[in-house]
Amino acid sequence: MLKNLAIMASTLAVAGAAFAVDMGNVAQKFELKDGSTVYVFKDGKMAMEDRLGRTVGMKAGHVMETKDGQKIIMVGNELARLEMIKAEKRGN
Ligand SMILES: [Cu+2]
Repeated sequence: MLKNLAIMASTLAVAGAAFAVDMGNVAQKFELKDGSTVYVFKDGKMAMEDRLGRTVGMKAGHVMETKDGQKIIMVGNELARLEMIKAEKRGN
């Protein structure tokens, strides 16, 4: 019993570490006027989430406007990367 608990604790620690590393790849987050969110990764590529938190695709080069009126040009379309981060957040 005690042994099982120890194994579980170390598994959780590993999952937590993986999550921390991946979130570390997100350099910046912007909220857009329409309520969606743009994640900018450290390499400058981006992924988007709609206002309901669903990962959405957008063509590179598309101009987006943040809540505070900044213009951002979409770079990349890192759907899989954002999905991976979200899956780790859910604990899958
Ligand atoms: Cu976009």
